[in-house]
Amino acid sequence: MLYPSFKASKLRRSYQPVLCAIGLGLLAFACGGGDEQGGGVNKDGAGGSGNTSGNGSGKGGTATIPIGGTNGSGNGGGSGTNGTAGSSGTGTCGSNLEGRIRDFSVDHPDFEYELGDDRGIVEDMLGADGKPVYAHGNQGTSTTTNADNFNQWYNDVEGVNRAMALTLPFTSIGGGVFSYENANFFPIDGQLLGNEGNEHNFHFTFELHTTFTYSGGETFRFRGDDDVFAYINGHLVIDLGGVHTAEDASVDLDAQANELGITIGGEYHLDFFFAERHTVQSNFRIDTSIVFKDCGSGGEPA
Ligand SMILES: [Ca+2]
Ligand SMILES: [Ca+2]
Repeated sequence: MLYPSFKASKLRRSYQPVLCAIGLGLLAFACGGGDEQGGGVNKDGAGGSGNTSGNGSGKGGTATIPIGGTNGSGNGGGSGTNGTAGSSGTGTCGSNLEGRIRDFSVDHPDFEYELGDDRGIVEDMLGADGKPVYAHGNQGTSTTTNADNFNQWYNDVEGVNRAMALTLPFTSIGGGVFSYENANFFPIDGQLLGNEGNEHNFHFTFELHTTFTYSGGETFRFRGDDDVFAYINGHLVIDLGGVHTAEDASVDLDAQANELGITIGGEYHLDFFFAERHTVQSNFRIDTSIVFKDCGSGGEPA
């Protein structure tokens, strides 16, 4: 597994007033902000204790990167008198996961086509290339046209789409769950193919690939529009295919461990695919207690 080098622009955890400190190791970060949880990625660091009163800074935690990193330490944010213990370090990428967004024109046959739920667009197993496999050849489905057009959704195709990296900053919402929520998920307004006369740049796809160690008890939930296909260990676990208003689906890894072929302690891939195919709304929310081991593979299959 390659670890992308850290980019300062990824640090967007503005909810944490005094943010973490840059670790001694170039790759390591330690978050010691009050009782704030550490990030969802590489959450293996030990927390430090706040020791400063008033507005001072507490002593940060120590992060240990599971693979390929070094220990980091620094000054985290304490709060009030005797800041509470810092929590887990956040590893190489904080709580950020990087995927790839592809912009399409409204002219693409699968965008602004038919509306409605459309389950079973893709096969139950991820393709050998790490992409969803269209299950209907040239037949089409109620909201898609054919395999050739679908295969453009999650691949760079000259003259059809334009792509760039997109980082999702997750935040802790308690209970060991990390969340990215955006009820106006329009990350490429005015970019790539542009807004095409709309208020926002609609009509795009997003994919994310990462790995995690299954430790038991994890859940993964998505709520939004339009299509979502999520795979764990290559098995389709969320199918929200179709062009619809915000819908909700979740997976309990323990409940499906047998059929997914996962066992506690094993390392597995999570592959996530989204499509925004119809104007007016773009909702996107992921809640998960999965602790990721990388920064998102740069949007390409791991
Ligand atoms: Ca577009
Ligand atoms: Ca939409």
